[in-house]
Amino acid sequence: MPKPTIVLHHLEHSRSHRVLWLLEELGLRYELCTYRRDPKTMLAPPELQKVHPLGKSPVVVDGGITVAESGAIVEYLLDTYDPAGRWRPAAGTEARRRFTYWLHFAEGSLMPPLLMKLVFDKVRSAPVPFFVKPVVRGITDKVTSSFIAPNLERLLDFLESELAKHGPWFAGEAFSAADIQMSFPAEAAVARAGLGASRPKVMDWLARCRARPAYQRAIEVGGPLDLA
Ligand SMILES: N[C@@H](CCC(=O)N[C@@H](CS)C(=O)NCC(=O)O)C(=O)O
Repeated sequence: MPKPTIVLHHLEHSRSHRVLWLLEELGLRYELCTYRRDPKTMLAPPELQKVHPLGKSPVVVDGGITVAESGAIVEYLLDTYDPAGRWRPAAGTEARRRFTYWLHFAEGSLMPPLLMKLVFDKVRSAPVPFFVKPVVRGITDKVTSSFIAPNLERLLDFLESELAKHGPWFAGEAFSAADIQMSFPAEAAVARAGLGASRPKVMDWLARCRARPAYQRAIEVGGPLDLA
């Protein structure tokens, strides 16, 4: 049997779960190259820099083509392997505009405050001399309460109201790769930002995502998604 041309450079517990999930939805043959995080820093190992200069995951190599940045990878895979448009609504439709919006929103609007929350929580609990601790706590608590938390609340409320108005999926009636792209920040928000039962539409959407056979195969192949 010929080797699959697609190689996914996959970092455990990371955004590349989404690409793995999309590859499974598309039913493509692929090779998985898995990297472990440094247990102390949680950063990717330096070998990933040989695949792409930024050393981040996901990266897809397809024959002679290397694609990084998960939204760009999603678009590349759909352009190349989804000619019938099963995972992306037709161009020029309202569903397509919504698809494109959420595809960008996931990394452009929702991930930044989630990442800030992760970093500021880490700084807050980092070991520092006792006399510095009140200063560190004062700064991290102030940034969290005045900027990060209110932004996250507004963003999560927005998801809830959009799914209530236009759901059941982010692009509208049908499941699409926009749901795949949105799943990672949603999982991160469950783990780190208190997303839960108070936003039932989002939680119902996430449960439907997790229930998809391709999502579960991605977990079996790529490992669990532990973002706490
Ligand atoms: N916006 C990029 C973000 C890539 C990224 O930051 N990936 C994380 C995994 S979730 C990573 O590789 N982190 C390891 C590190 O920074 O060393 C994308 O969506 O692909």
